Amino acid sequence: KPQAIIFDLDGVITDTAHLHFLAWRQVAAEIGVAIDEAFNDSLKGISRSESLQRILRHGGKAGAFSAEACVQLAERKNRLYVHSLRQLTVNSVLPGIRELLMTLREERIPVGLASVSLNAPAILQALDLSSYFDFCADAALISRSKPDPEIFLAACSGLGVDPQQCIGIEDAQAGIDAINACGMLSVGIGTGLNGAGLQLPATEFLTWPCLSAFWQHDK
Ligand code: B16
Ligand code: MG
Repeated sequence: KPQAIIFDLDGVITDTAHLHFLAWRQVAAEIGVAIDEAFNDSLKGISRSESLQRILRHGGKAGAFSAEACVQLAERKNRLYVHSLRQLTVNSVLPGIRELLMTLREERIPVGLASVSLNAPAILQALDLSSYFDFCADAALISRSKPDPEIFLAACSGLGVDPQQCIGIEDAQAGIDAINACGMLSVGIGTGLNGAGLQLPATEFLTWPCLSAFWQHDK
């Protein structure tokens, strides 16, 4: 058995990417930058401040705003995003995830969260999933976004497990790269991901028998 399973949040547990997109699109439009969903894909797993820098670069406005103005833009995006999180309910959990978390509890496999979102604890609470997580890495203590492995290493260290004996689950390329960089086995959800040890088209295929077979085959 793996020593632990570490989950990404956005895109694996619930689909908050669209809410991040709507909030960023509004803030970007206010400063004359247009972004679309395809560009939004490149922001998955990227911290709030780094996301803003990418948006400014995308709009040809790198360096156009002072550090103070950037902080205010990021805060404005977060207020819009946090407001939109009110629409999350227990029904916003992606298919199969609650069942998998219940099975991992029964199997006594420790579960961790590796999200760079400062809003992650509030989101787990809104989804009524907090009790299934043994440890959530604190995004406030992380200095580098995915694809740096820092957040996954923090989750393993909080659980007291060896990354090489764990499975990480991600829907973004930056996240798969982060998992692989710390020697964990990686599971990718969705299409177009490179380097995932196991690739599944959607969360409904993510079951304990499937993860267990992957572990036994690759370890
Ligand atoms: P916040 P993950 C990431 O979550 C999101 O994918 C990314 O789009 C977002 O900018 C980042 O969290 C920070 O979120 O502004 O709420 O602190 O994929 O690591 O679960
Ligand atoms: Mg994600």
